[in-house]
Amino acid sequence: MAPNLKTVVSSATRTVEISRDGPTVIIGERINPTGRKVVLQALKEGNFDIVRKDAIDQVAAGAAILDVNAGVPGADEPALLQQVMRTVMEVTDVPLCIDTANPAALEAALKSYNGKALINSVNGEERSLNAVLPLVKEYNAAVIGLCMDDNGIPETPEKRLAVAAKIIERATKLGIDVADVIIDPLALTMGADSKAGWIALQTTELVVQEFGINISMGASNISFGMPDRRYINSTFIAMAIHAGLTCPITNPLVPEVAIAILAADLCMGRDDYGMRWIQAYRKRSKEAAAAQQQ
Ligand code: THG
Repeated sequence: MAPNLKTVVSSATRTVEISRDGPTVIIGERINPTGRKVVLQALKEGNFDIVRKDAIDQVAAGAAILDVNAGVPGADEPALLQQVMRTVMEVTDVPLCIDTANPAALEAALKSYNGKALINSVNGEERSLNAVLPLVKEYNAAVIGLCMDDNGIPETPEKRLAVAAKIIERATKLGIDVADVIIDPLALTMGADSKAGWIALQTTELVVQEFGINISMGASNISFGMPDRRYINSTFIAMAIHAGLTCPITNPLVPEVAIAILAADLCMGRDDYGMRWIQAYRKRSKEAAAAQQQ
């Protein structure tokens, strides 16, 4: 069995530890115009109100890290990403996960970030490895590595493991601590391939067994195109936590998902005396009582 490695990321004032010994770390997904049309429209108009609200709401709902993506077609991504990050940092102090495929935007973001950032992402393509890994090293960041390469997304868990191994090898060659590499097995939609969930779960197990490192996933992709997505997402996320997922990129405002994560942590023995479970229950009860009074 590989050791159980710990990733530490931080903002100017907060530190977050990601490991299989501690609670699941939710990376809030919502500040993303690629996945969400309302955010796209707002950013196009230069309106950052929704960014502020999504930041505050996700942290209140349990996000320990916020993913920030400013991929607006035609926009000046380096400038826009910095502006979105500034906006988020004005209203919360959680560490950020910088979500961009644009190396210039990534570098601008890292320059203006105070703390140890999480970079989302690198992948096994030569172009990506060469552009992103030196920045991970230079800015002493952590990085999410996607299990895809120049040949696309492998269809078997073993081949995805091989891509993970390549990313880890290239990172460690540059002097990046293996604990600062988080692998994303890629949760594709089961609407297109009913094996997609199983492949992501199996890849998670293989990567954890081999390297003992942390695992992230865009865990709500899995149900895209399916009805009643929250039930699929909450079930999948609990199964993935058992397999080794430690820092899902997901939406904590979906109660089923937030509750499933707490229950999974309790079942994994990561919630001493069930304190976090009970606290969350009390918070829900209070909110339900307050809602009834209105
Ligand atoms: N892995 C990594 N990073 C990622 C992903 C991943 N970043 C982006 C994405 N995938 C995860 N983030 C989001 C953000 C928002 C939404 C989904 C995933 C979202 N989608 C709405 C939906 O699914 O219904 C879209 C609806 C709309 O258009 O508003 O909100 O896999 N490392």
